[in-house]
Amino acid sequence: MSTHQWRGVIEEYRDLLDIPAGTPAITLGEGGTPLVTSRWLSEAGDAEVWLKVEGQNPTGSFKDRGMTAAISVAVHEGAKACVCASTGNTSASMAAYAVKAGITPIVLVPEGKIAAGKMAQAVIHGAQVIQVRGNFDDCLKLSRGLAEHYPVALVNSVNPVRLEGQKTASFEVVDRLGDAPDFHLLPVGNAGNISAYWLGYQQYAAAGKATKRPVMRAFQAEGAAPLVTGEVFPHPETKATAIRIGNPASWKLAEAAAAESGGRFASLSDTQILTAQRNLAARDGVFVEPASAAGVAGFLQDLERGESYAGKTVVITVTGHGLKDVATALESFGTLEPTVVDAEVDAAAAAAGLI
Ligand code: AN7
Repeated sequence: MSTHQWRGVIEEYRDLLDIPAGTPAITLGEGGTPLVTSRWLSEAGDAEVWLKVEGQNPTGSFKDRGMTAAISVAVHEGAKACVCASTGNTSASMAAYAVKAGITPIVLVPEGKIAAGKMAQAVIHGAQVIQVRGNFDDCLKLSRGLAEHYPVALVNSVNPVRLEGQKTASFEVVDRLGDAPDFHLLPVGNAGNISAYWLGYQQYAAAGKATKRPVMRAFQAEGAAPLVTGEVFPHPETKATAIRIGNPASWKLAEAAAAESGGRFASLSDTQILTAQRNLAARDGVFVEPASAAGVAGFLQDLERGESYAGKTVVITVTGHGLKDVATALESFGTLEPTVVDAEVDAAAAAAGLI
């Protein structure tokens, strides 16, 4: 039996990451997340469908992979404070890793558009949380401006070290499956993650650790779909607040990933995304936040449109945990009528439909 204890993505993959030699790892044990088979999706597509469950990271999203790298390098280079713009998950992650490192986290978020769980994370970790009258894209401009004019390290994914950490997710997929999948599907917002996955898959193929590279297919909400239309969305809108982004920073890298892999972008309605979220929870036991279900919704939309995944291996990244945004998850159920009984077995049995 293996006694190997996961050490976090920097120590597990240090030789493969472009970070300064000898950078001490600031880690919360991120990465090593489960790859879970999905029976209903496999049956729907006559394919082998796997979910990469990134909500299992320490702060509940894939952002921890990039954040361990960005914060470790920033601290190694002498940073005393760090800043990010965020739709919620980056700020939750940055706050945790910053305090772990003993530096000050400064968070810029769009006013009123952050899921409560993510806001709670940033606050409880002690971040300086600043709400901005504007959207994520405005916040990113401020974040760049603060880093340019003040002594704070910018840890948004425009910082290339973030992608170095995030690419470890593709290493894990290949290490687990023995080769790259045929297709990789995922949600896209600011477009760092698709860019990082593609970096990782290319690197593993070049090193002979995979015989192929997957086709990358990425999905946006139709109210915030600049990579689909080719136009900036000045007023992005979607219930999947994590991907409510109109002008992705890694636009060019994401387009290259799609083009070089033979992939593409497509958009989905909020209803498609929320339905996929509910089905993932009800059928696979995997509770993700709305944005995280976009890859699954995209897979189902592809099938509806006559696309074939038959006989193929498909990995779908589900990017963040459902507990981050309980309000949106429950909204679609309408008013929940509680079932209340006296403390008697027969009453509970009747209420449960057993008699
Ligand atoms: C759950 O936290 O941009 O395309 O500021 O939280 O790499 O941006 C979050 C993005 C998908 C999109 N799923 O990833 C932020 C932020 C979840 C997310 C994305 C995000 P990218």
